[in-house]
Amino acid sequence: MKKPIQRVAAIHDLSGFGRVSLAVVIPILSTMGIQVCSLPTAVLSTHTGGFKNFKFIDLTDHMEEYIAHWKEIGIDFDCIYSGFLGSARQIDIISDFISDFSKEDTLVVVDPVMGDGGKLYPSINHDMVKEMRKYIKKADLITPNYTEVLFLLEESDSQRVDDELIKSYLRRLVDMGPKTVIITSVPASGSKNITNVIAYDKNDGRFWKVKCDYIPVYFPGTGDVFTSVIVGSLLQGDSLPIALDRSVQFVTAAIRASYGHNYPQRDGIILERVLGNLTLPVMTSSYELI
Ligand code: PXL
Repeated sequence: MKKPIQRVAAIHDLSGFGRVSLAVVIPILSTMGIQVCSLPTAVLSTHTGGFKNFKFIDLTDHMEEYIAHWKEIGIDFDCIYSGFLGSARQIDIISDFISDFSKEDTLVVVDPVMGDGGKLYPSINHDMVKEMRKYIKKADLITPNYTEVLFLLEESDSQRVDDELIKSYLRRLVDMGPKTVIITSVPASGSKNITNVIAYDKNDGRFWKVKCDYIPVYFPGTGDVFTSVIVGSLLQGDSLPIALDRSVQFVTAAIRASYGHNYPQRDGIILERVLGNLTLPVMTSSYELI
């Protein structure tokens, strides 16, 4: 029997406060008309960026039984999308989940959530980084930010970041397994007011770039928002460059809607005010082929 709408298995943590992970994945994909089935990796009182003494409940020991029940009831997925993981051991469990649940046309998206701003998040250790390097082989698409790329490739930050350097990183990442790689928050040498999103699709050998206005602010969870919109957009049938445009425009609108208010950035972007934008078509497009 054909399902009435597309279905995603979302493998992320649930942070009670702070608008990251499942707290943004679910509303974004639901608004885009996609059913979300959560496979939580951890439950936290808040995310780990900017809060002290957060409660962290690691769900590693429960995931296999949880997945066994999904097998028993025979559900299937159009997309498997993983993000923040609670332990290095979860990577084996999720790799098996992907092998068991993905069919030829299942889109497997891995957001290798590990860090930002040059540093790993407090709960991420080097074992996890090592496992992540193997795990991305399982993905059709990965969406690391620039910091995560440096950890995946064991590179240090470069004085001069230009398109050719990023293209070489993209080629190396694709050689590690995924067919498509999108790098977010790429610094633009010579311009403090811009960051770039740069992508490579091995299937057709094309590189795409979308410039983003730099807004001098950091809200946790924007990477989760970005990748969730990419997932929704690709499942709706958009091309890769249109999905990039749609995501960049959505994240920019969300940051602009939030930045004008004076509240702690660790609370996250005011997603609730901009969710409705996801039901509109992309009106202008700014992607470039590089
Ligand atoms: O958005 C990334 C993220 C997801 N989940 C948790 C986090 C963070 C970033 O800080 O702490 C728990």
